[in-house]
Amino acid sequence: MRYQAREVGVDGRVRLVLEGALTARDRVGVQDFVLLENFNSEAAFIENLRRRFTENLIYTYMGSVLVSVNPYKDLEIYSPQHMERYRGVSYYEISPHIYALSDNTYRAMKTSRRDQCILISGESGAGKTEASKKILLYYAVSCPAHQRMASLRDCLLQSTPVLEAFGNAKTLRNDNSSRFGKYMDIQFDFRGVPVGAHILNYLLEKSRVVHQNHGERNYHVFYQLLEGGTEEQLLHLHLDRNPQKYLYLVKGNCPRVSSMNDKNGWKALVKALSVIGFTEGEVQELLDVIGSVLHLGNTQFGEEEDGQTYVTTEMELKTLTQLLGVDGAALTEALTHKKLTANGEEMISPLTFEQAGAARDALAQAVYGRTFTWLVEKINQSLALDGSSVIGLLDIYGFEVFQHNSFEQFCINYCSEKLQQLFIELTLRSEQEEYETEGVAWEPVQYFDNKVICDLIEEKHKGIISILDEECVRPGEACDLSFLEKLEDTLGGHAHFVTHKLANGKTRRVLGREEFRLLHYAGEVNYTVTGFLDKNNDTLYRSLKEVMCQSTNHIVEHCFRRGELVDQKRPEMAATQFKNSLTKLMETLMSKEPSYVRCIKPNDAKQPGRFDEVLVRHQVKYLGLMENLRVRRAGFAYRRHFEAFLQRYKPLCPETWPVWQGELAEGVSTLVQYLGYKPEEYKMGRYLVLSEYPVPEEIGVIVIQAAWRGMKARRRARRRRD
Ligand code: AOV
Ligand code: MG
Repeated sequence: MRYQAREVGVDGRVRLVLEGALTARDRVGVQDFVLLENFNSEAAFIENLRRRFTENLIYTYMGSVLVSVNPYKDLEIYSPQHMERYRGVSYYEISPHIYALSDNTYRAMKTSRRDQCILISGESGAGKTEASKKILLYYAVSCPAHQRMASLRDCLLQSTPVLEAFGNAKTLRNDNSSRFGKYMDIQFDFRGVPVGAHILNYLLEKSRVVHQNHGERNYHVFYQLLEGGTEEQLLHLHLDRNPQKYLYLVKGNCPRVSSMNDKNGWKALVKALSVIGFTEGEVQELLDVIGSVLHLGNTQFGEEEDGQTYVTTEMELKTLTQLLGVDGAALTEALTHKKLTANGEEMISPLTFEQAGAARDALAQAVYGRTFTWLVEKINQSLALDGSSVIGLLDIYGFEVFQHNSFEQFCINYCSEKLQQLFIELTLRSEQEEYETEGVAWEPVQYFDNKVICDLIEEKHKGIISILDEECVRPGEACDLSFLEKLEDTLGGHAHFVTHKLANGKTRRVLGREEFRLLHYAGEVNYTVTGFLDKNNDTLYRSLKEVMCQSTNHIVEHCFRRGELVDQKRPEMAATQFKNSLTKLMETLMSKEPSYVRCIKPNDAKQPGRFDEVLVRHQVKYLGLMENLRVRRAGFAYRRHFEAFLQRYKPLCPETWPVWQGELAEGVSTLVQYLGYKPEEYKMGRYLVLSEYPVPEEIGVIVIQAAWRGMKARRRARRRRD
């Protein structure tokens, strides 16, 4: 029998642990914060994290939440042998691991038949994407599979290098930063075999295609192609190997990243595309699109004396039109003129030098952004098959602060607020409310509820997004600064919103005149309003769309549909679209049983072995980990309705088996007492039984099997007698 040893915490609370399964090294500190002697002390909490981190024990539990600290080095803990070790094993038996969480979630899905989701959160560079890859790997490798499912498994795993090449980039916070949000549903059939998957992508940071801050890069794929593409490919695309020759790649002055191997990245991408089922033709067209974005970046304009704008880089334009398969004259015209319709009449007006540059950049962003969505669609086609239950995996961009923060950071940090809100909702709030409804004696735990910040951003009519939308449709004089003014008028005085204007008419020096500051749950961020309106509007001149619609490149043609040209309705603006997609995402997640991975970044230098206490303390604080621990510690992690509990475990006790005739609550009491629960280990609520740990399923199953066997044997004996 497995659960022979019980670990008694300093407070006398009991946990089940398999004797001898944990080595002395695994036991550095406590492997579950719930066992922490001084659970109110933040210092003790951080010391526990630090001690374990120093021993390369990057995972620690907090009840069913997994806390992970980024080691910034490869640890030998993800091998197939490790996977094997964690399969089917209960949480407390061996040292904490992302595989244990994956396996537990999988088993919960199988036994309860309820959809699950795994929410991974933490700031930029904390290790979310790495964690999500480990989870995906675990399911792909260790779940039962059929021969014909082998291709699904490969597609599942190969979707990562494709989306990372196109959707990740080096930022100052993370060399492989996700610049899009990703939610993946993994579908399982009734036997627990993975049969399909579906990816939803969220707002890609398109502006990176045309501009990067100092020390940052454009999307990996550009550098990978230049470094790893064959001579023929580059010749066909008219590309030079030197990234510094492309204006879209030089802004950050950072062509190489020491931690990245672009050549290998390219090889992995090409392989992945072929595994997923992209035809040679499709790959070629995809390369043409990537190349055309670079040539678009090098397309320059000049100004005639009369103010006329013209294209100065004829050769670039020629290559561009070849790659995109569009008419050269039409493209030139569309890059330098815009079409207006007034009173049913079409008028053509020339673009200024600046406008032409902006139109070019908007086109590059649209082509790239839409191609990214096309890629996700293609991958989804290769994974499509519905199962009977689902495990959802959320890996989204983490909270980030730079010297200059713009619309993109605003969206990313808003998303981070929403995820924190979900965490609060599902752990701190609902858990405490449940104790209340159950009438369990309870000392409420205070916590910071960031709903106030979510409201500030998303509330109808008076939230920042609403105000931004209003400014975007105000004809005439609306501009980024008038947007800021409107924010000041509406939100001035809000506890989480600050501008340079003080209530007494004086100015606050630390903030510029184009800035506003949000006091996010994770820290203060100053946003520069420049570009907010344009980015929210996200428009592309109609004439450019018309040209793209006629492209002979199938990807481009697919991305620019004719229907878009006739549709009179104005599409939702970028921030509102994002807000709506997040609302939908939150609903999806709420409908599932959640598990959490809380990622912590140990230092800002991306270095192994460095544990910056100040930085860690800040994260522990804003993630609400101490409050979470207090709720956990005071609470009971396991809860089941009387009926369900009795139904499942009644074979374990002769008094409740085969039928319990009396009150449900009484039956449950009889059962737990028979199982040897001490009074402090469980509580009876009004409808629920709460305990510190579940009845070990294995014991349950073994005994149930034994009971069945016994019953069958008795029946057989009876039949024989008759
Ligand atoms: P993020 O996803 O949380 O940031 P990543 O998962 O990309 O962060 O992690 C950043 C880097 O840290 C990785 O590229 C690895 O070098 C290293 N790392 C993280 N986790 C591990 C691990 N378990 N083992 C070894 N190295 C690790 V962002 O996408 O920027 O929000 O937007
Ligand atoms: Mg990431």
